[in-house]
Amino acid sequence: MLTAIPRKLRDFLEQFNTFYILGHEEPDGDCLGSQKAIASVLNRTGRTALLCSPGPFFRPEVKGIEHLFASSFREAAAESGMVGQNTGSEAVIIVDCSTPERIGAGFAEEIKNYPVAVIDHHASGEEFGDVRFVNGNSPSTTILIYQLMKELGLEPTPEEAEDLLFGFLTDTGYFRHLDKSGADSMKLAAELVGYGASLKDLYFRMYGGRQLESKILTGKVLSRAVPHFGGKCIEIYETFEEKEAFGAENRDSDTIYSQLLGVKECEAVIFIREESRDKCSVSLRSRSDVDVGAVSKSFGGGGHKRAAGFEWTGTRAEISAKLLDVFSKIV
Ligand SMILES: [Mn+2]
Repeated sequence: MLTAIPRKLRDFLEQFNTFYILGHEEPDGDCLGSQKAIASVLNRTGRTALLCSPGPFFRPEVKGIEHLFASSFREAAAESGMVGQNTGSEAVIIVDCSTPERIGAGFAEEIKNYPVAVIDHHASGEEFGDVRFVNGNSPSTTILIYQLMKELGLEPTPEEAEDLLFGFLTDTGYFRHLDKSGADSMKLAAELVGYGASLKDLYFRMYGGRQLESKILTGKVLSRAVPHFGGKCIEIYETFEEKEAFGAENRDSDTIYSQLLGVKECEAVIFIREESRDKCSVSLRSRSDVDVGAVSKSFGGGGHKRAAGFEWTGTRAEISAKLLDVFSKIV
């Protein structure tokens, strides 16, 4: 899994004075941890790095750092006292993002004026950017950033170590999704603990600090679980009324998936959420060889083999029937 750092990326980092650091929509710990860490490294090596994000910051574990991120290059430049003109020594670094759509429409327009480097760990997606450092076998983007730092001869500060380990923990479900291929990255994670990252603090940041409402909503959703095909596929849903009453910030999807994937026969989970009267978001999870990424793709979505999702225009009953038809053939 250990990765050679492309010469082109090192050149790119040396070539410019100012970097806009960008990630994907609905950012998670890996995206924001990667952004913060690479920005910190650039800042302490004499460059200016400006943090930007399309948001929204729904996830409770990242809410507290929303104020660090600007919602456009213009805003980021204004906040830093720059005039917001492209001086020719400005560039963009996009992290943890497999397709350009995921940076949001506003940023997709803004990046057109700049050279772009991409640092990412998604196995599939669209090749974009002028310089690419992508390793689909890395469990998180932060692990790639850490390897880049080592290559540059830099030791992480305690805050950088914490941001880097936070991304690793987020994307591995606090180590749970790692198999034996994770040995190299576990060694790197242990080094980050040595540089001052606290597993205890990061556990609380990921799983603590929730509202009681999120536990009640989790209970409601779980109580309606319906097994299909001898229990190999479990279907759950959240109504529009629940979204209105509890708020998207009280969704605790990871807990729900891990509970259901822990059921003996269960190979896959279908989670349908009514986002509005005629729109649903669908999330699919798999514990086995069932490729939910392929299912999601057939409905116009994306994702990985074991975690994928898509948007559906229509009712919950309609998409449920269509999905059960597909799953009846693959589980
Ligand atoms: Mn990631």
